[in-house]
Amino acid sequence: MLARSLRLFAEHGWLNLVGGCCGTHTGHVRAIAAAVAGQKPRGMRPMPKSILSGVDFLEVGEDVRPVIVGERTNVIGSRKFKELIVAEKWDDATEIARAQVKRGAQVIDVCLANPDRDELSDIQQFLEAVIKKVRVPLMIDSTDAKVIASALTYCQGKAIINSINLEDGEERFEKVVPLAKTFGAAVVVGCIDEQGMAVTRQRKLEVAQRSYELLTSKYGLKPQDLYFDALVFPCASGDQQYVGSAVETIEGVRLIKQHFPQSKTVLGISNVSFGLPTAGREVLNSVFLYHCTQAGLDMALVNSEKLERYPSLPEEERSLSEDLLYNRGADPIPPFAAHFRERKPAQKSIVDLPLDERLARYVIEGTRDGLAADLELALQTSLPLAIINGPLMKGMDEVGRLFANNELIVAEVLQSAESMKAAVNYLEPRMDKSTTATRGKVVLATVKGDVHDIGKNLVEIILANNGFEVVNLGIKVPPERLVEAVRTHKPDILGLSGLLVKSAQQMVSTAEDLSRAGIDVPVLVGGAALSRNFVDKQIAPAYQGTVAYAQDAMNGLELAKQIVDPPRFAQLQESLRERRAKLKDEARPKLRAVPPPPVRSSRIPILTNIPPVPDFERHVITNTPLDHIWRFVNPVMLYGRHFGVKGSVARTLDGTAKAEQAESAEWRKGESLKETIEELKGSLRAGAMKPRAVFQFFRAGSEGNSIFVFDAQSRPLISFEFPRQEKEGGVCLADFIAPMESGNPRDNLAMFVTTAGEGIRELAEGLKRSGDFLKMHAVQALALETAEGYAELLHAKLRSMWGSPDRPEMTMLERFRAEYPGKRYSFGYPACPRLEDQSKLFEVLRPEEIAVQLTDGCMMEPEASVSALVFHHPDAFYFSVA
Ligand code: B1M
Repeated sequence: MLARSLRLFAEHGWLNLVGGCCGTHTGHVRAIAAAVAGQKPRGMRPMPKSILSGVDFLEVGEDVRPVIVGERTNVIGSRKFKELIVAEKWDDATEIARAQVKRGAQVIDVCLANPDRDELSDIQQFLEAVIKKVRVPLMIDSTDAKVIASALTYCQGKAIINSINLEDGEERFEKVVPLAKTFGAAVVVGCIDEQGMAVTRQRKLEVAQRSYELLTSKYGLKPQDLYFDALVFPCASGDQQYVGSAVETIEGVRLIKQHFPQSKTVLGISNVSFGLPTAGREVLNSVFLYHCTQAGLDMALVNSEKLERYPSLPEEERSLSEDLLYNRGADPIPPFAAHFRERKPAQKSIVDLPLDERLARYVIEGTRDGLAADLELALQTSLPLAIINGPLMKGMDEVGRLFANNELIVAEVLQSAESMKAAVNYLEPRMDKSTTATRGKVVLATVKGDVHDIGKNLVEIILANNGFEVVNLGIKVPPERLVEAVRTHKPDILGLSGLLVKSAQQMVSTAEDLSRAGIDVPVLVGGAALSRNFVDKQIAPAYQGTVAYAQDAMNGLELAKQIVDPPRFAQLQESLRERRAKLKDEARPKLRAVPPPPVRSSRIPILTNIPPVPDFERHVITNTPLDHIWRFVNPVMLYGRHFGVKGSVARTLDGTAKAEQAESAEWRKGESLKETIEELKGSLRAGAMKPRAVFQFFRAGSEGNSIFVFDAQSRPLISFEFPRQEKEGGVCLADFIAPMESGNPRDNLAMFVTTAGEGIRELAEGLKRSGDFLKMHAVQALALETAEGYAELLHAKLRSMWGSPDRPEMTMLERFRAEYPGKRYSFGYPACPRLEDQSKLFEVLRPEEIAVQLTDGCMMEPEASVSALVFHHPDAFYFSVA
């Protein structure tokens, strides 16, 4: 198998050296040598890449142009940043860096050159704080070599020095280039020489040529580490020498890229619009950036929080801007200024808002930068409870509205909840104990036999940070404990959650038990396998009180708000009554179809050549590196299903696909979420997540709808009875196994259980307690998808053991679409809906050894676990029997 796989790699020209390591012996090496004999070695590598890194790695390549450099952590460019540094509020100052990254910055420019202060000590203190907050590469922006030298010692990876030039001849080169070489940093090279700043495209090229020759041949810097700054001048400040300078810069970039294809170009964009009306500046900056990027620009210093997206700019504003940039028409400045003088700048930045609106905005934007100070301000005029029920709750209501309009995704709702929690935590000590802030009390639980936590916890966070007091009873809560909890806590609402259909049925019997106990508190139910129909037809009739179905957490919140508001509750009860009465009228007795005869479907050929398997041993795996598993995680499930990121963006977040909508708001949300997830992965790699798996091949044979499973010596172990599709030629899982021959199995199948391991719930609980709701949800979501990713990885391994390894160039997308021979089926899914069959799998596989238990509801604990039956039959496909 090893030799076979390596031969495939050699055939694709991927190998220069092959061999064996621990676990192989001469036999392996001989087989490998034979397998790769005559194959050509791997050829030469393409153009050297321009790389930068913080904790995260960044390749400044064609497909990420323009790389956005956040320009706001600069005391010369940002009054707000300067004031925070002067006040030595280092933590608040780092929030500006975090906000830039959150809005799309891939590098952060750091400049502490304030003549009234000690730049060296300021940059040391600021860098000490900011490297804990952002993972992106840093651009060290200083004219002082001592400051640069010290700053580079704080950079975790390959930084970039901004900047050097020939203004005083080679003096700056001599002072700074040795630092770049010592620390392996890249450099920004300004097109300035002894004659001054180069304004025309020709001069820019000349200065760049001279700098390039000196830096590469005399100073030994690599071409790919040179970032030429063609300089940007204000094109509409009335300064005649710079009229038309914008097009010179655009063409300067084009010339430099043509002459030095291995080097990069960078520009400080905002300078082009200096002196123009605020509302117009962001538009002109965006149009200028667009044309520079078309000309080949690789990197741009901008205010990533305010950068307008070129595609979304109105045509009229684009052409007004292009007239200015290309100096078209008699005088393009007045029409531009007039157009924007009237237009109010887009959304007021938070600082310009009145206090109450500011407090609501912190919640809406999920930020805490400045929150404490504004809460202090509010406390001078209002009581803590009034602030909570006033502007803060108004903020959360707006979050609910924006979510309902798909203008916010789950990840952002969680960040809003974090700000709300931080505000309430800040105010609580000032509230006198008698006053409570609750809209109502909710007892929340996952029903008996079900270990499902992630959905319920999301509901808890949303309710708790919208004024409800939540008592979370946890998982696997039997009806009798629910009865007791209702009697103890006297809640306004009982919330029940469950993942599987079995739990939906458990909710019916729970509703009956609650009624029998004389309880009629309004009940909210939710969960992946639950449907509105099932609630209306099965659960509601079983309960004497009101039952309402919540399709997601925000819908749960909306319903909870209605229930605690009597007039709205009456309306809700009325609408439920009407809909259910209508359902009853429409109900038609379901004709129980006669199950089809258990006859093999002719659509599935009986295989003559059964692929052999390496062994029928039970294999327990506990050492698969997490990073290997995470390559098999479906980003659409992780980022899309669990956080609401649009599929087209989510698909790109595992780096395997190009982002069409780069720089879009949706893309920025995805990138920022990816950062949170990558951050979490750090601690999980260190041992907090313990993925394990157990798998085994079994001899097998089918008969009708049954599959009989045997051990290596063909001794019978277990058997499964699977349903068959109720149509002509209907298929059944048994059809994918060759029929028994005179009582003997001649086929085989595999079974496995994968898990992300125990301890995830406790980790999430800890994050919940510390108010890190996004990370709480992220660690649970990542664990769930790790279990599924591990199943994808293990299945690929089994295919290889069956002698049909995946093609080396197979993409993950093809794997997620199951475009390979053979399929895996998980009990409970449509082709094998009987969850109880899990117990048979557990009987032979004994996943207890990898710390996976089966509950009385046939669910696996830990929650992030997956089991599967795996078939090699090339014609196997996914189908439903319902
Ligand atoms: Co699987 N799974 N899964 N699964 N899984 C389902 C549920 C299933 C419907 C898929 C299918 O058949 N197409 C099927 C159940 C069918 C059945 O019951 N027979 C199924 C199965 C069978 C299984 C396994 C048994 C398969 C196996 O291994 N044999 C297995 C069980 C695991 C175990 O025992 N521990 C399993 C495993 C998994 C993963 C771990 C890989 C993963 C995560 C599961 C999880 O969420 N804990 C997973 C996933 C992702 C799914 C699907 C695709 C999505 C579930 C989801 O969105 N979870 C699901 C198919 C589907 O729905 N399309 C499926 C995210 C979670 C945040 O959402 O739980 O819905 P959810 O909670 C939501 C809302 O429901 C609502 O708000 C929450 C947040 O918005 N809500 C409430 C929930 N509770 C509420 C309470 C309220 C209010 C609102 O009260 C106030």
